Amino acid sequence: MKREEIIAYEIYVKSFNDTNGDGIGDIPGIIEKLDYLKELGINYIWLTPIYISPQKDNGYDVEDYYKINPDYGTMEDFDKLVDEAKSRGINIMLDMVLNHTSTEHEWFKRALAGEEKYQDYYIFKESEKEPTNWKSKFGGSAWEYVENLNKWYLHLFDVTQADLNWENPELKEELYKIVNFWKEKGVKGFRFDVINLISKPQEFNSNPETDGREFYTDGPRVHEFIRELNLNTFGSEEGFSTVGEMSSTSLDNCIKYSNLENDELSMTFNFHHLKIDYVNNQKWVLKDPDFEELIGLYKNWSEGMQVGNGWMANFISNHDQPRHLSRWGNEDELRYEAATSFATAYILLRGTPFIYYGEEIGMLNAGYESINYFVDIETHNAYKELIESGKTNEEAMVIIHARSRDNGRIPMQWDSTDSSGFTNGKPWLPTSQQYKNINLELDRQNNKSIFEWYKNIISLRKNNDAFIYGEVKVDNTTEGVLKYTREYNGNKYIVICNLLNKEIELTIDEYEIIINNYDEVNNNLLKPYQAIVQIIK
Ligand code: TEU
Ligand code: CA
Repeated sequence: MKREEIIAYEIYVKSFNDTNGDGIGDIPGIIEKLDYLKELGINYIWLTPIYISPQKDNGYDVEDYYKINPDYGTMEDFDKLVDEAKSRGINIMLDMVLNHTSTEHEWFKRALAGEEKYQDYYIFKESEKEPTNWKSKFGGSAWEYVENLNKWYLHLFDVTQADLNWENPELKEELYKIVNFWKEKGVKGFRFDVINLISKPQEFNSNPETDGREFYTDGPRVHEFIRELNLNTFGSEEGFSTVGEMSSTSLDNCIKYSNLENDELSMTFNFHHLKIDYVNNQKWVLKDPDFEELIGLYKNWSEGMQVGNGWMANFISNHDQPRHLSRWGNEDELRYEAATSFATAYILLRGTPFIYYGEEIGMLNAGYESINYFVDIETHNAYKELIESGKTNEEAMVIIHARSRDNGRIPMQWDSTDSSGFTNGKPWLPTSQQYKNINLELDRQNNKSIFEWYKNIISLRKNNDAFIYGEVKVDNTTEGVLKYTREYNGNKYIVICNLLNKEIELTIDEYEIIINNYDEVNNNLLKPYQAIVQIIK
């Protein structure tokens, strides 16, 4: 399958479906739901990391890349998943975390035990104080001192996630081996975690004004490293697709990463559109979303990637983000309208859509009562820092409620039975009370079904080359409205999505309307969150 044809679905494995009552989602649970996913119409599943891990960061801290975390099942279960998915026209994409390993990984343990070979797999520095002033993305310093070695090691994420040294050729060979092992298992894609952070500069400098990200983001040798990875692993595979997670990146770099002529990746995730409600890049400071900025970003990135023959991976929610309906949309009477408008907006754009489990039934943020319900390590670090900075518990919790990653990780809401039909046991992360009103079973009975809308929009995309290959042109001239055309071989569509909870004046041309999330259309007024698609014949 070509990257243009992919419609992907991200499963946060831990939270999707538990079959043995231990409260943890598992691989047999995914197999059980393959018919559901086929009905939805997706053709790729991205699984969050399934490897052995101490789970400090829910699997993004890998201890053994070659083994399945027993909580998730066995290698036989995994093989079966690949086969069963394949028989339904669905491919599996695995998450590859190659910027860092868990400090429980054998390499790191041997490094700590004094083996220099393995110390050079990581970034250890001798220094009287922290080698630079870089901050960890999860709070605090990015350096940790190891007393018996009298050295510091770099961790851009948690202290238990040590950054790997991609300057070391032997390490790179080890990483290729891992990727090839899974490729040979029959997976058809990889999602590479924070892959644009793998190349660190050879001189380690500080900038007192920043957290240091400019030194290692899209770093000096990153394109070379990714190209080598491609050529040594998946590059020659037919029908294989890769997506790189690009933290704080640029359009130019994303074009390079995803222009197929460069033999790097098939497509890129970027996060600029998810910072329209941040203040100066700061996640833990609240601000209302700036939708003008959002629509402008859609224009610049969609058209910019097109000009450079790059390819976007489009998404609004993922496992690191709050639920977009709670964040930017509507949780109450207009939940259906908001859910369908945002879905239409991003799924029909130029690029590969990535749907995040639960958004197809309009799931919302967790809304837990206290910090004790949250599990995420980043959330707890942030809470501590907010309290230390003088905020009261109430003030801190307003921010945590809006921004915690656990919002996007609550158990899938299948039905109204205990624990939302996710488990017979006690879920690893509590269910949210919303499931009594919001779940797949109820959604299917509703004549305004969000799930039905996702099915229709996916099918529209799959069956029209204009949405698969077509040229995109974004008109950002009406405040609050994302309007664009897609055109291929003379077939042309207009997509108009009101992203705001208010009526907006706009002249709708007289073309045939094929999709509408309201019963009617007024020729010069869009209803709140109204989304329509027209065909120009
Ligand atoms: O995320 C990288 C990343 O940049 C985000 O984690 C972001 O910094 C964070 O959410 C702060 O708001 C990837 C994974 O998607 C994430 O789950 C992992 O925790 C992280 O890498 C480390 O592997
Ligand atoms: Ca389980």
